[in-house]
Amino acid sequence: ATFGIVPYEATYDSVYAHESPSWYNDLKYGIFIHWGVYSVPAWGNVGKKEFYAEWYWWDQNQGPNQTTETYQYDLATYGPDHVYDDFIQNFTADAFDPKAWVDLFADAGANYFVQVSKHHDGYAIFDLPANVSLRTSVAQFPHRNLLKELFDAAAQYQPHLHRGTYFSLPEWFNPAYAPYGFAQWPGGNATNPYTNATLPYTGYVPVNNFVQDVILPEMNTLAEMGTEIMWCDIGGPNLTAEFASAWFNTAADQNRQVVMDNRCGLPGDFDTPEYARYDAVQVRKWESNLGMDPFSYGYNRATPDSAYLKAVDIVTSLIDIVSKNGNFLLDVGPQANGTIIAIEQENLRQAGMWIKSHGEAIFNTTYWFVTPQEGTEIRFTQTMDAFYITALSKPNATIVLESPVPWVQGDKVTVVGGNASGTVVPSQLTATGSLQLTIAEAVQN
Ligand code: FUL
Repeated sequence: ATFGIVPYEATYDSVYAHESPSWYNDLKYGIFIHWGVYSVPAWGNVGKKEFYAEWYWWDQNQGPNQTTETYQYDLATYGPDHVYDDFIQNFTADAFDPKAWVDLFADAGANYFVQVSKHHDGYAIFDLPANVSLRTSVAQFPHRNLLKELFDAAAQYQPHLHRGTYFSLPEWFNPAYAPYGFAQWPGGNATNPYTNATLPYTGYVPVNNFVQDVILPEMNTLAEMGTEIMWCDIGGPNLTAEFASAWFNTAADQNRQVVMDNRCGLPGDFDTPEYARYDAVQVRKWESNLGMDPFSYGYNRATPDSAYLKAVDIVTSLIDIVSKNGNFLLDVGPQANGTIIAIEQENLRQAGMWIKSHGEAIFNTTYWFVTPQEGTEIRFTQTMDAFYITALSKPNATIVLESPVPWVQGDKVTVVGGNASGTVVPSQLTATGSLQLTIAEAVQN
């Protein structure tokens, strides 16, 4: 990778010249964490339109005459006098064990994490100056700098884990955001957009200019806390060229490299398909993100355990994504007290056992430019020294590679992970030019 031209300038072109650093390209697998006030109600309408549980406050305020199912659920569960910000006092974090979290991520085989630092509800889980925001986990309950606790635990106990932060630029109902409100945020105002009822809120600070006085200092605070991945969301009005040029330059002075996604209002260093992935190799770096919950990033109490992504889904997704030049950012939704639910822990650890014993074919690799034909259950990766073929499911005794692979008759073929005695017997190139690998009996399982 190249690192563009240092020093960067506060212009679109200069910041666009930055590229994702090789450490990020090589790490392949990260854990995304959506944890905030929305983890208290922790409810979304499974499988329907209102689904992401972290959208609770928004969903309950949408629809004429407050007809949404989230509104109905909230009314039935908490009564008419309860408001969203009453949930803050129940965001206890009292079982939050940051060491246990980073140990889990390491067991999962992940190499980085991206913690939601502030979602669209505007509640930040880190400390901010009083003239920027008092809607934080430090000024409000539970009066702790939760993001710092997590970063510190990673540095102390799992220093190989790289530390990143999700950050929503807009805030749905912050009155200071109203002047910038654009189509998809009809709120942008501390009122319900349908009824014009006032939404009680806690901790927004009056400012002259939301972008200058809130977004920029918040992003700078995350940079000062040492975030290595700025994973913005939504974009919109921004001072990202100012932020990123200074951040890139400071990092370079410290002999570090940092990386920024494509949702900060500029193209950024990598693309972020959401609950989606590309079918073919993309030359531009990308990162697929989705929840272990099939409908939500934030914890949703309505989702049954059986619906969560299983180890086999995690492993095959990772292999498929990596073979196409992507990284995989897999989300967990901790409960309000800081517990990561058992089914997520189990499935992550089970996948981690496979991932770690086959890591040679995944981490520090690059893609092979040929995407296997649709329906082919094999994927390719390579390093300077090796070419890897990974089967997404148990292969038949013979794998026929229709795609050209960098192969020389007589090359040694070994099996990564699993039974060390298992070797693969390569057979000859067929008349049609495809390569057949006959899988030895010993490794068919
Ligand atoms: C989206 C958000 O609206 C979702 O709640 C989630 O955070 C996802 C990663 O990005 O834009």
